[in-house]
Amino acid sequence: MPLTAATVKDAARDAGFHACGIARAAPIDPGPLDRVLARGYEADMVWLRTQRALRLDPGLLLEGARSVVAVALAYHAGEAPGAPEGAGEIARYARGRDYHAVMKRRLRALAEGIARADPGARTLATSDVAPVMEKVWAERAGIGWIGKNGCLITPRHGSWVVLGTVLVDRDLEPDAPHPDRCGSCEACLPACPTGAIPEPGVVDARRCLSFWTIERRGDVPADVAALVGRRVFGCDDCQLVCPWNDAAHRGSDPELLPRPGREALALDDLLRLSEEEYRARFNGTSLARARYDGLVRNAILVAGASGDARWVEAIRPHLASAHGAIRASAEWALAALERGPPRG
Ligand code: B12
Ligand code: SF4
Ligand code: SF4
Repeated sequence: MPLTAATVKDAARDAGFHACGIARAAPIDPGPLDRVLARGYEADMVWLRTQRALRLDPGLLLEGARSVVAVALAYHAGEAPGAPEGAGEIARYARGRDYHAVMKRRLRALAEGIARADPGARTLATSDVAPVMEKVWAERAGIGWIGKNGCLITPRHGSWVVLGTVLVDRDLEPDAPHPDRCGSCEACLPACPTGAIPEPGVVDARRCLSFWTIERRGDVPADVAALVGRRVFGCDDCQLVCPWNDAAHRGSDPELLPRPGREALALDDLLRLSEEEYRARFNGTSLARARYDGLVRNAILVAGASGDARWVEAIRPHLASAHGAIRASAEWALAALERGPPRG
């Protein structure tokens, strides 16, 4: 019996996914990606440019790809109290187990479900790291729409979902693309602390604090550092104001729920962290993406942005760090603390 959409969706549910939809694996309109690249909004994520062709055509990733199965896992646990005094904030997606590992296991289960139903079917299952435009496929496959904040929003779990795809070399009944549900709302646009959303749905990574605190290898320019606030890893501001996220936290993945002590990280600890301690504490978590020098750099920036002179002693030794990004952030933070608390 040929593989059916219903069989695939049952396998996705059994694998623990909160949403699953199917799209035809037709190439993606290059216009939106090309406009982003033409304006340089990809910052130094050069792979968005070098892998352009692969991003736009799933047939280049899996020969004979006919369908894209898009899946989502919900991760939010409801609003926790804000980070306590002296601590930095962690983006909500990174508070539980590393979603890459959880996704990988659940995607494998889905691919095995497909293989059981159709042993000849070829699949390619990925999340985040492969050159697949996951939000575009999720929208096409009907599991949500790309909101004005640039995030994929599902009707049930809001944007507090992470995404994955399985390419399949079989024709499956596609779902209708999800219609836009932002309507006249524009709450996320002014909510961005750095003005990183120049037009609805388009994020300029050169301004985005998520880029600077997670992806950026190297130093952070002074104008961005001054806006980092308390964010030591990622940024959720453009999602926090979204009305679709108000009541969105029902039945999230238990493994992605916040682990004790992971809603915020004490700056004291981060400023004294050795590379060895870093490996023991953060390897295998989503926070490892920032690497040791990125996480310590971010903690120094947050301490510097706080205007609180008590951090000076903990920052000073970092002037001699072996990592250029850490040294540069320490110079910026000490100068900022010397200038005194921000006025306003
Ligand atoms: C690069 C990247 C980033 C960059 C760039 C952000 C961005 N908006 O793309 C940075 C580092 C800034 C980033 C930040 C974040 N990211 Co990120 N990121 C990615 C990654 C690896 C690639 C995305 C990409 O191709 N961007 C390039 C631009 C050009 O594409 P784009 O944003 O999709 O925007 C274009 C399209 O949407 C297009 N478009 C809109 N509608 C349509 C319809 C059609 C048919 C077509 C053709 C095109 C189109 O127009 C837009 C531009 O004009 C994906 C994983 C993946 N493989 O997809 C995760 C991913 C998008 N990130 C994710 C997350 C969780 C985040 C953060 C929330 C993390 C945080 N809390 O700090 C923030 C959110 C910032 C924001 N407001 O978008 C999740 C998104 C989950 C969700 N619900 O949307 C993903 C899918 C990872 C995952 N596997 O779950 N991210
Ligand atoms: S993640 Fe933060 S900095 Fe980036 S677009 Fe959203 S609100 Fe702006
Ligand atoms: S805040 Fe409003 S405009 Fe922005 S993504 Fe949510 S619904 Fe859309």
